[in-house]
Amino acid sequence: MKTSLIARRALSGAGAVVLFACSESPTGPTGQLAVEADIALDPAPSAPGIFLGAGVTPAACINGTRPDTDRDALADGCESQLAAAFAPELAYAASDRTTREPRWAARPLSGGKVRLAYLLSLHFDLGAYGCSFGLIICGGHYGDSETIVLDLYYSSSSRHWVLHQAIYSAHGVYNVYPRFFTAYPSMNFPARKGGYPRAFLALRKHALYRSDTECDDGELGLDECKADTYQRVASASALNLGSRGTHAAAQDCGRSTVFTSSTAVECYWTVREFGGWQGKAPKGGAYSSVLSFFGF
Ligand SMILES: [Ca+2]
Ligand SMILES: [Ca+2]
Repeated sequence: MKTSLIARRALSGAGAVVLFACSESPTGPTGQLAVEADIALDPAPSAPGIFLGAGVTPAACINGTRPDTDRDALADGCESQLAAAFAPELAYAASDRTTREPRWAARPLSGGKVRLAYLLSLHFDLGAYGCSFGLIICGGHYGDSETIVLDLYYSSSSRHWVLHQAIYSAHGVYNVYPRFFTAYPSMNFPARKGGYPRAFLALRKHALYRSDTECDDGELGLDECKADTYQRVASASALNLGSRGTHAAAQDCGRSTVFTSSTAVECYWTVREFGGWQGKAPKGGAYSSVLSFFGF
């Protein structure tokens, strides 16, 4: 949905901010062996969060000597490993139109934290479903720039990366789920507490919530979630957008790999409204503005 600057407060334990608005595994025998060795060395298997080994720590990842293609001070390998480990799981209805071509970005935060942004890049928004006055009056649009932002911190005692804060886009604003005085925010975690969270997509409109109940209460009760399908957001290294200052042309604008006959181009760093490669208007909010809002 679109980019505006109207804030709202919502829900206990959840603030909301401003703005408008969208898995893979290691390959090769070397990667497999490394992962197995690291798991064996996990110093705190029952602690919250995810252990990624001695090669993925703030000291090893941030302002070090390892390759950093997008020059944001976070090493390439750490960007990829953290994005894959924390790729959120989407929960939605199989009957909904949720096809998408996601991208992601990663950058360091102060204090050894890392921010991950998953840009869902949904092809369709069906928010005007049932409204017969046309897409503009009904508030619908082509392309849905829903976004999930995850901030991670590193626990030096457990040597785990742990979810510090989750931010889910919802109708042009953001539901913010901080952790306050607990080890991790109150989320739905499909695997490990403090690991990658689940996000419930509202039927047709695709606003994101941390639970089915919160979704059904969302947008003054007009939102509804009927999840029967669960799928993690794609997080292959090739989907990394780089940084605003350093990226290849293909990391900014490009054509769809799904609608191969469409000549429509969508952009992530150039400010352009996102239309889901439909080549039609009205479109959803520009991803460049979303990235900028979150400091990318
Ligand atoms: Ca980097
Ligand atoms: Ca980066």
